Amino acid sequence: MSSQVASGVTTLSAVNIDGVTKLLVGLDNQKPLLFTVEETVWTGSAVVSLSQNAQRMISADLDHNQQADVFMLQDDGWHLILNAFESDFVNSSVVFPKATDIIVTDLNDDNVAELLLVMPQGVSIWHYYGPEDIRPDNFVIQTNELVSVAVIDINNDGLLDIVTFDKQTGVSIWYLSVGGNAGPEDVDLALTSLIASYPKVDQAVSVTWSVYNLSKASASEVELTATMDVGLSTVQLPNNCGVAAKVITCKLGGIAAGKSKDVIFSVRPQNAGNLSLIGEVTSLEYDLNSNNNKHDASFDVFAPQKSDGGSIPLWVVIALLLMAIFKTNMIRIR
Ligand SMILES: [Ca+2]
Ligand SMILES: [Ca+2]
Ligand SMILES: [Ca+2]
Ligand SMILES: [Ca+2]
Repeated sequence: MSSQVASGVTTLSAVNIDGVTKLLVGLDNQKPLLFTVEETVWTGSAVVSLSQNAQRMISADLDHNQQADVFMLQDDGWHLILNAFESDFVNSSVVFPKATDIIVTDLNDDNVAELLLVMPQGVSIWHYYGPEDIRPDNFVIQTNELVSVAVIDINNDGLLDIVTFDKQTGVSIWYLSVGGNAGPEDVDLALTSLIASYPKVDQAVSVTWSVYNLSKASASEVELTATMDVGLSTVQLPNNCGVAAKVITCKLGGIAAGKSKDVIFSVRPQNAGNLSLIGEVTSLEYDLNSNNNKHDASFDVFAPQKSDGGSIPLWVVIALLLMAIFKTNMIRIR
């Protein structure tokens, strides 16, 4: 490279053009030059699509058309030039904030490129839909003093996750959720219940709910809600539960991966019949399978029996028993 070029260099970056790596050089008061080396001889040519005084340049192929695109840092922020080394280059009018780095990736493998704008206070995520349609995500990673960022699929779910290293708080992992956001890792909670047999009118019925964390990630701020029939009233609630408008809400806190937590409370049927009791469990994290988060614990309550003694004659009982034995034998014969 000639010495007069090397003197005003502001930035260097490697660019892949048609499978050949070339050197893109930013210069003071001059358009950047693109250098190609052939048998130790460097030849440079001005890149017409790029403006003077590039402070930094990053190249990537945002629109997957096999033609390199360039992000260029100027005084007012980052500019994007698509197909920067072709005659039909496109200058986007979008100006990105002054990030220290821009990482181009496809976090969710949907062919829409994501731009991670790395700043000391955090990372903002933008989605590239077209030269004039580049939208910031609602989700922003906040850090105190960000040093470096890596993009890797840590939990092997096919979605890339973001690892940040903060000088003050250390390493954090931001998982990309199937639900669309980045944050804690997705979980799968499941709810079941157990109820005492033969509930009777006006007698407390104990209901045991079990919340299982079936995932490999820990769940936080787990909450169980149970919506009661009008014919049910609460008898006894644990300290972490409350009731309002026939809905019992219990705060279970966190549940570690593969673990479960139980909640036991009693309800009192005020009338006979089928009384509904529907439980549902939620967590702060996105739940990968919502089908097992709801559980129907509705139960039948029998009308109180009149205590007039021998209401069922003995011969009826014997006849029923005989029928039962006969049926059992029938099954055995088959
Ligand atoms: Ca391109
Ligand atoms: Ca994407
Ligand atoms: Ca992942
Ligand atoms: Ca679930």
